[in-house]
Amino acid sequence: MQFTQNFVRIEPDDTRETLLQKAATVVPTERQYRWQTMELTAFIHFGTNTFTDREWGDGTASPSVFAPTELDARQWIGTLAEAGFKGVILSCKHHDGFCLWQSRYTDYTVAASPWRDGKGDVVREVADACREYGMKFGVYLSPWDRHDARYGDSERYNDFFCNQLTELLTNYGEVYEVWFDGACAEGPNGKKQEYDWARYYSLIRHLAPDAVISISGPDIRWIGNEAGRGRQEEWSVVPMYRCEQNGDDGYLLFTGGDPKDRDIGSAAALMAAKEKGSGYLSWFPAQVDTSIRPGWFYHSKEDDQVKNLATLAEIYRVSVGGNTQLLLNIPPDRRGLFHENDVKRLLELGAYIRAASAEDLAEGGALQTEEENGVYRTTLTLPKPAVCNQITLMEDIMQGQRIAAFRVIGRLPDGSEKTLGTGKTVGYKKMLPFSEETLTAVIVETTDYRLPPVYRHIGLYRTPKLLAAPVIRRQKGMVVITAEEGAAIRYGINGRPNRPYEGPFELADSCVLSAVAHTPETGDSPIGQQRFGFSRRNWTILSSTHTPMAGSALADCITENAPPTRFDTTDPITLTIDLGERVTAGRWIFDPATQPPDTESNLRSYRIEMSEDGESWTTALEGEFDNLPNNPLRQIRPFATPFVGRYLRFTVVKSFGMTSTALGQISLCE
Ligand code: FUL
Repeated sequence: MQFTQNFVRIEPDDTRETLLQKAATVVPTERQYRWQTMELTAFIHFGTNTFTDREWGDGTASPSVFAPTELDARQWIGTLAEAGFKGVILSCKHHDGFCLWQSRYTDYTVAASPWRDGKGDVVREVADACREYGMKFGVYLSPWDRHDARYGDSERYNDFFCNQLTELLTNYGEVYEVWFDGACAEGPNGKKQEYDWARYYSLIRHLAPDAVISISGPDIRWIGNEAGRGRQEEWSVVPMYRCEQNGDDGYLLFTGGDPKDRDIGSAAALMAAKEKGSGYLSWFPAQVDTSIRPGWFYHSKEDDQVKNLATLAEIYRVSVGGNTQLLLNIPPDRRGLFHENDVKRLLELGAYIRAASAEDLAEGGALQTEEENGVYRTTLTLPKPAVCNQITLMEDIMQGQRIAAFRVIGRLPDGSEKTLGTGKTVGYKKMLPFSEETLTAVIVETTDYRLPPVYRHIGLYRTPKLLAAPVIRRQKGMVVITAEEGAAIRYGINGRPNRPYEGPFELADSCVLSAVAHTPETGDSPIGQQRFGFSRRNWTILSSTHTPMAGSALADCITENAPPTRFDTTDPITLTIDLGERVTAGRWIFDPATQPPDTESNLRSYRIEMSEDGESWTTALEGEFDNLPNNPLRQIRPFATPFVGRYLRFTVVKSFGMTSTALGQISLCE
């Protein structure tokens, strides 16, 4: 295998044609290639947040809170190995600054905790367990540090950060990936730290030359969401805007590009980048990172929200089978163990993946390719007719990513042909499901390509059928439940789903609605659940300190499924709401904006006040949200004392936005 540089320069007179051909000649570096073939890897988030029930610690938690009672890294890594994971990245230091190893450069570490009498080292235990189970070991070291006083004193902090990197890269054996989080919510008035990325990267290349540097780094790109979603069209070659020379090893940076963009590698995107003055095209593959639970850290209230197998299998298919690598997070609990529910699900996922790829029904079949009118037709004749429901295509990425569109046609036992599906990019691996058919041959038509296609593998499989949980929505008081075509649905209100669902129905009350789908072939699906708040039909916004932006309405933030209310300010905004009647509520529900760019200016901190008469007010709750720009999940928070009153005053104290605020949906429930 020949590894050359992974980028090429864009010239001002490049035509669309030459640009696409150039893109197709770019290939991964050796470390990028090795990383891509790992396919399934795990993230482990563990630290003070595990014990304080937070997602983003603010760095003030006492090290004494870190007190796992039965920590067993062998249980974590052993389970992951059994489930088929190939690598693990540990949150050695998250944004709160607490170090899971005995760093010499700060006292905010496990050494100051009661765990193992201050003699323990989680990083060591995980790295050792990885070696034992043949798992690769990677480190997450948060650049944003909310504890350390040096943060913001740029040079001193950079020294400190490099010292920490050196500890992690020299004391624990081989490291395959260094993961730099881009998150920081200091805002316009926060501390300004100038990270010396060039220095970090050159240190890593020097100490761990085989490691890829991810996310805020030159080797691996963030997919752009934390929900496990991929793109239909996922190109590993994308425009890069800056080139830095770093000793012998030059690298490029994606500055000027946004990993959240819907399209970053298509022909149109490359042309647009050229116009914008991007200098290069570089191999910069995507990684899908998502958690097995809603949060990245363990919260006991999420014990029954471990993603179900159908959801995880789908995430696996769109990530590993969508030209990316999957990094699935499993957070150890307060005992220091993977919770039983997560272990069960991981083993189910492992068994599913093994079953789904157990037998390649096309193996040993005859392969023939011909080209006609610019379409490459690859016919694969099966050794014997077989029932299949998925095709897996792989390009030889060491010859570049070339395929831009394809069609899959099945030949049936009676000799007739039928289109099974179409797709855009292939890249390292593409898994395309189709409805089950008995096939004698499959024909892959490559209809659009940057250079003639080079398939490394074409496989046919019969994957186990999994029925997804039904999706429950309420629109204008009407509940609509949907499931896979042909499945029967049962639902329940505040109880077991045992009533047959016959169509949309009215439901104005606050409740938990559960639903399950069923087909004779698969049996019951996992249960889908949705909590609805009190009806807001009689709510009105009486006043607001700020006017929303043009095209945005004040009432949107209290209207079912409406977009967020947008303001072009980050000053505190106060809304006064008349609830129409006296309401008693134990909790409030916040549905943040889920679509970029609104996600960037989601709510950060808030105050909720209550009043009987709209004149004298008492604070019911003050709080803050973590990580809503990246992981915009519904939040349900209990009031400190129950909310009682007819009037509600809501203050956006801070937004995540630098110049604007996008206020999502406010509602109340029992
Ligand atoms: C995000 C962080 O802010 C989360 O807490 C988590 O670590 C995730 C993997 O990356 O940006």
